Amino acid sequence: MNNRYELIEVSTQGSIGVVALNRPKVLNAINRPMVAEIVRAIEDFDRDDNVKVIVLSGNGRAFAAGADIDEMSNATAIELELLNQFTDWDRLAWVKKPIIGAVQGFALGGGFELALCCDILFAAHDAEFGFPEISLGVMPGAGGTQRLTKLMGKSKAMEWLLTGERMSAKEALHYGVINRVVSKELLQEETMKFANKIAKQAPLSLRLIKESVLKAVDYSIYEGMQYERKNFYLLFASKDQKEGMRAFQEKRKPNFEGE
Ligand code: DAK
Repeated sequence: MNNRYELIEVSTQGSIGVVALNRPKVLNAINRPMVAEIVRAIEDFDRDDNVKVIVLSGNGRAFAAGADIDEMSNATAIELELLNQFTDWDRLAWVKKPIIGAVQGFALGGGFELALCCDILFAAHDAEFGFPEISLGVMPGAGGTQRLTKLMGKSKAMEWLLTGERMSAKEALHYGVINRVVSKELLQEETMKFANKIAKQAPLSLRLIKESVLKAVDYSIYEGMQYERKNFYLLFASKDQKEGMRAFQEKRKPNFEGE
């Protein structure tokens, strides 16, 4: 366990870097120091050669019940502009390694936005996703209106965002917002199992596939396919491509080194 952090718990389990939000008494409400810690921990894992995949979860009965309302309630527009804290949050979009979210209980507001920064989402049956900002007289500001719309389409996203109602894990699965629903007891175990499965793949392939899939969200099909092709060619410069194909021919398991 790493003790450089006060509001999150950070550890490694084999080649998986694990970040757990840790303010369970306030359902992991995300305050500004917590955003800084989350971004720092995830970026450190992104630079650590021993870590292949990152898992993000929340301790206690929620993933995160949103930004800390006590901290936000008296904020002024100018203070928020000068703080410019969304730029810290935006750095999560540049993380190269796959991030897998494990959501139990509430993932609301900024908590849902944080979940939407993950590449794969596992959720417990009791998970509830939503953007209650509308009932506070504000709106999502850390990507919620954009990421949810890109995932589920304009009409559906509009409905959830305008009502602020909560989406069950089953509904989130139905709309393609999350990947799997599992029992609460097995959430961490199943998430780690999946993380370990993809951690065995060639690290450079993981990296360039993630990058290419994210480009598909923003690029035209033509630009996206050009981007994909360049990454495909690039992998032929890697030792792992030679090793992967040689291992196939020699009928053995490949030994990938990330080079
Ligand atoms: N902030 C502060 N405290 C919170 C909290 C929150 N978001 N959510 C829960 N808590 C606290 C409660 O006040 C309570 O504290 P005590 O009264 O025990 O001291 C404790 O956590 C347990 O909560 P409840 O007693 O309310 O528990 P219940 O099971 O009855 O209800 C609930 C759970 C999740 C339905 C309820 O707590 C709730 O409605 N919470 C607020 C949900 C919400 O509106 N979230 C904020 C949305 S606005 C940013 C990035 C993102 C954002 C902003 C800036 N930057 C990068 C700058 C995003 C904004 C938002 O998220």
